[in-house]
Amino acid sequence: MYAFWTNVVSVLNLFTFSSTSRDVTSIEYPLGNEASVPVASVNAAKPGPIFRAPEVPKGDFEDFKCDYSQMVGWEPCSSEADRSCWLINRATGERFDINTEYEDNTPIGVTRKYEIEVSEQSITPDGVPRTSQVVNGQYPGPIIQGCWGDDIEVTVRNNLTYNGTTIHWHGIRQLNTNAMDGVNAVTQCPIAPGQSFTYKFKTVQYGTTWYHSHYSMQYGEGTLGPLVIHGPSSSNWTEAIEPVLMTDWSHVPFQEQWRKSITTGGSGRLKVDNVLINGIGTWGGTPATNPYTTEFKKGKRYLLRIINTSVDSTFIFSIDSHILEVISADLVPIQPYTTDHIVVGIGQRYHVIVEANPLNDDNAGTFWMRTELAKGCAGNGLNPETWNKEHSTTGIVCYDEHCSPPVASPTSRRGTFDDDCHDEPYDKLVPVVPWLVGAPSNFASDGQFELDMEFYQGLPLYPSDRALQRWNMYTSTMWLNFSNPSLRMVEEGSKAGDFSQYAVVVNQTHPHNEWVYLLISGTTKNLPKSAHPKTHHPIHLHGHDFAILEQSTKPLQIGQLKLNLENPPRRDVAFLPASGYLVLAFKTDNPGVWLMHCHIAFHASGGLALQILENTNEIKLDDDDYARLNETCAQWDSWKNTSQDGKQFLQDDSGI
Ligand SMILES: *[C@@H]1O[C@H](CO)[C@@H](O)[C@H](O)[C@H]1NC(C)=O
Ligand SMILES: *[C@@H]1O[C@H](CO)[C@@H](O)[C@H](O)[C@H]1NC(C)=O
Ligand SMILES: *[C@@H]1O[C@H](CO)[C@@H](O)[C@H](O)[C@H]1NC(C)=O
Ligand SMILES: *[C@@H]1O[C@H](CO)[C@@H](O)[C@H](O)[C@H]1NC(C)=O
Ligand SMILES: *[C@@H]1O[C@H](CO)[C@@H](O)[C@H](O)[C@H]1NC(C)=O
Ligand SMILES: *[C@@H]1O[C@H](CO)[C@@H](O)[C@H](O)[C@H]1NC(C)=O
Ligand SMILES: *[C@@H]1O[C@H](CO)[C@@H](O)[C@H](O)[C@H]1NC(C)=O
Ligand SMILES: *[C@@H]1O[C@H](CO)[C@@H](O)[C@H](O)[C@H]1NC(C)=O
Ligand SMILES: [Cu+2]
Repeated sequence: MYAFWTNVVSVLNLFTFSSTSRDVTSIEYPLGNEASVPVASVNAAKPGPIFRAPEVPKGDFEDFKCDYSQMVGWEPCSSEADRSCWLINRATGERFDINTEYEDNTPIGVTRKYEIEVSEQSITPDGVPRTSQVVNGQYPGPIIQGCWGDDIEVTVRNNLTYNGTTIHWHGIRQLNTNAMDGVNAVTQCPIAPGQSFTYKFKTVQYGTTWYHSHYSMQYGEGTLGPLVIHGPSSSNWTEAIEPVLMTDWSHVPFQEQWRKSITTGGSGRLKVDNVLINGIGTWGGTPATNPYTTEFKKGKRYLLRIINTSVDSTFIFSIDSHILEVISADLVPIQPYTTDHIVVGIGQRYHVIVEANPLNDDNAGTFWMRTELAKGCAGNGLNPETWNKEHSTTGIVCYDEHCSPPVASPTSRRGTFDDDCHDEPYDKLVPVVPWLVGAPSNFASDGQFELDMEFYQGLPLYPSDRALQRWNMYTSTMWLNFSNPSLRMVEEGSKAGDFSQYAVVVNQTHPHNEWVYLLISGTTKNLPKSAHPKTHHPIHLHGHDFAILEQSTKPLQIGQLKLNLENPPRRDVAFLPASGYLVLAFKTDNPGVWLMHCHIAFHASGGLALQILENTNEIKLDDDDYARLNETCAQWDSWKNTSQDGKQFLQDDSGI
């Protein structure tokens, strides 16, 4: 079968943020104390366990409990000595652990409800005030967490004045819940100002990810936060620290920059100014607050969860004199490997264990946590040379008495690794639960599943006669219609051809559980080689983890693919190297309309995206979801029709 590719691509008001206040009356089995439960009490009548989630840092959300009370006879089994185990049924010997095929088997958790509000607010993360679009009055937004197998329900209220919004749950599979993927113009209309939408999904996977707005460049303005699903780990750790969100930051709102760039043309106008860790940065020598600081106790093994929420920048994360043990990439647990630095592309996440055992101890007990910029990865505005020399020391790790404030500036030295732009080494990312990738079902020979890219400047695509950047993926630029989401078109019986300009069809009735290969070439075929934009693209697919069959920094040569089908790296964001190519594969096991896009916000806005219509005849949209889809669109259309204080809604980018 051939692929049928048609043309494609805040404010702070505290709102209630609550996890379900379930009536927790069942017996609790605190973690680490399992041994004290008499074996005799283990029988079929024993209620399922409720226990403190081991990854929750002390102090924060300490009372957050995993609740498996429906799993009669089971016990928790994660301990400092063995984090690979999650739940065990000692009577039957069954386990949910790091080796469980999580795409097929999931424990039975509870439903957790959250409410969030997106609003406009001026914030000063690095001392420079700036209008932002934040979540629950904070940046980054509040943590949303659950335990493996929970159902999560999040009600999102839009309190913005002139923007719609949607929230996407990055990397969450949304198995048979396409309508909850949160992509405006694809799975729903934007939530109109003043309106709400409730997302409901099951956590089939576990690990660390993030939620973010998918409305134009909104996440760059602050509409994002961490999303953590507690579960097992492929190596042992003693204590977890809060998720570390690294991001680039601009003092001029991205949407403003974008608007300017397309109305006045020219290049180099889109830029970032700074880098923040968990919403804190330093500007002009004076930190807004103390740098992000975390306290270590010697000998412990800390679990760090790193999330790159950048708009444009790839980071290299390291801690002076410390070895990092990498144990998961995106939501996929991997065989542990050690390194002294880790390259984190936009949207990518890593679980890393840091052993609090510095290699070089003559630093008075404080060490820099470095967030450097990878040389040669996009980088608008921030010069990696200057940045890495002068500003990359964005956080501090301190020990014992050196942690009492004011914490002294570390004098520690950086390791000797390079700062080139590349993904983590391909061979290192070995998933714990292996996949053997089968033959492709969507092409007959090399090249027939190729999605080339094209890059243009100055084409009249936008509501002006100038376009800073217009990207094509396959044959056209994505330009979505907020009022006409693809999912509704599917429900109304649209045929592949109706999606014309911006949809791509794998097959509306593709056989199930077959492999679909996607070859994406980073060489822009409309330009001479010398004119290729020398930038990599972090490619993200919704609705699936994908296997990376090949990731090459060399230009594509048909007939010379060397595909790795035996347990290749698997994740949800992978680098397409500048002028190289990427071969991805996913299994057709999740009917839906799934977006695939570059996660550099400027490129996504410029159309570097496409939709995959997967077995759309089988999308299970129940009446409630369909009614909600209709209602959200009616609310959006009605808001869009009304001029707001003389301002009229104007779409000025791809929509995502
Ligand atoms: C970690 O847990 C494993 C079980 O998965 C155990 O075999 C191993 O000894 C533990 N390692 C350490 C360093 O404690
Ligand atoms: C969103 O809001 C920003 C800030 O008010 C504004 O500049 C932009 O035009 C709006 N964009 C859309 C697509 O509504
Ligand atoms: C945003 O919240 C404020 C304060 O609650 C309220 O006055 C305003 O009407 C809200 N705006 C929208 C668009 O929901
Ligand atoms: C985030 O990803 C972008 C793009 O891949 C990259 O340029 C940036 O350095 C990354 N940031 C971090 C902190 O890893
Ligand atoms: C967007 O979709 C709506 C609803 O189907 C339709 O009325 C409108 O004409 C479309 N707009 C464009 C620019 O195609
Ligand atoms: C989808 O695949 C099936 C089975 O291979 C084939 O019969 C059908 O024609 C294809 N449909 C489209 C729209 O490509
Ligand atoms: C949604 O709207 C369409 C018309 O656009 C209608 O055919 C359909 O019945 C509606 N579905 C529900 C569940 O309201
Ligand atoms: C919006 O305005 C158009 C005409 O400009 C009209 O056809 C349409 O019915 C209006 N939609 C709503 C929901 O008010
Ligand atoms: Cu890109």
